[in-house]
Amino acid sequence: MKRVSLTQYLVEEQRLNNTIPAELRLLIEVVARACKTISHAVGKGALGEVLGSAESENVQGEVQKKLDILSNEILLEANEWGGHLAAMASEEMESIHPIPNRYPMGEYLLLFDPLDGSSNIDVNVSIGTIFSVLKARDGMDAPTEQDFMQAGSKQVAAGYAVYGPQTMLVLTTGNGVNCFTLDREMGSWVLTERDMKIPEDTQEFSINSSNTRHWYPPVTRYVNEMLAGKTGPLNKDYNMRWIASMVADVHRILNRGGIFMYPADARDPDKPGKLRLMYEANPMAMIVEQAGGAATDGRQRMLDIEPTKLHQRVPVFLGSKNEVERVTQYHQE
Ligand code: AHM
Ligand code: MG
Repeated sequence: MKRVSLTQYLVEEQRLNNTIPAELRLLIEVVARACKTISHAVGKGALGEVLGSAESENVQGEVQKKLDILSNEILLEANEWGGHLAAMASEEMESIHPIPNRYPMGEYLLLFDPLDGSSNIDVNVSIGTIFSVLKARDGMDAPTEQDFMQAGSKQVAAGYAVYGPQTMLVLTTGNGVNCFTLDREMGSWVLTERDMKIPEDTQEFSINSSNTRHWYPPVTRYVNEMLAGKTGPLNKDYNMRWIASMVADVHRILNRGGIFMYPADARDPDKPGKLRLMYEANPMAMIVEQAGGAATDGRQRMLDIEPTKLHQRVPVFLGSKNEVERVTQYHQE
């Protein structure tokens, strides 16, 4: 098999489709390199003394794990000096991180959830890194949080790395979705799946059902219909999977279809769901749409939401198109 590296893929993509200018290519390669470093730390686990809690809290009041902090630092350090970025924002940092003055400033904004699936870190279950790339406004000299307030449809690239039995990088630059596997001996990303497509129909769903009693009626109706199986209104039996790492759940859905849901619920009306629009929902929505799937907040297309806050939370419904459309329609009825 002729091996195509991430670099070769990016160069050829630029030549053929003109979608990856040199600065964006550098950005993607730097993020991918940082993910390699994170993957190495994850793989060491206890031997690298990276497991366990850091005994600090992030801006959302969640207890941080050592790997949350380490991964955040790896991504910041890797991306500061290249001249491709104007600023970064992270799920683990309260405010944006402008590029220090000693480095040249580029035209992109990078957002990330450095280590997604934190509850799985200490139990050797797949976790990941999610990232999103926006373009800074022209002529900007001092980036502010306001510069990040762009709808997901403005993303120029999005991707995730999943640290599982294999480490994989899934990437879109707005021209389909491709998957690269890390060759650990060679230290290189190798293209292993081109143009991933999510089947439009599915018989598999993903939701944390311990929250059932808090759900709003459209979600309860939809899940009950799936649970009713062949004898219910949907006329087919469903299977259920919940990994509690969004990257791992989305990765399964990209490969064989399914619907992933993290709805808002009645526990705290001020908290519209758990997942964050800018670091989790938008990048995943871009990937899923690029693979032929759909993503909404239950009412509207995820990528059309105009953000108002960096750490904004949203309900998430994404995956196989026909199922996402069904549950979105239930919210409208
Ligand atoms: P995190 O970014 O702090 O890891 O939180 C996000 C994760 C998602 O990966 C996953 O889908 C969800 O939280 C799991 O939530 P729950 O613990 O309610 O099952
Ligand atoms: Mg996360």
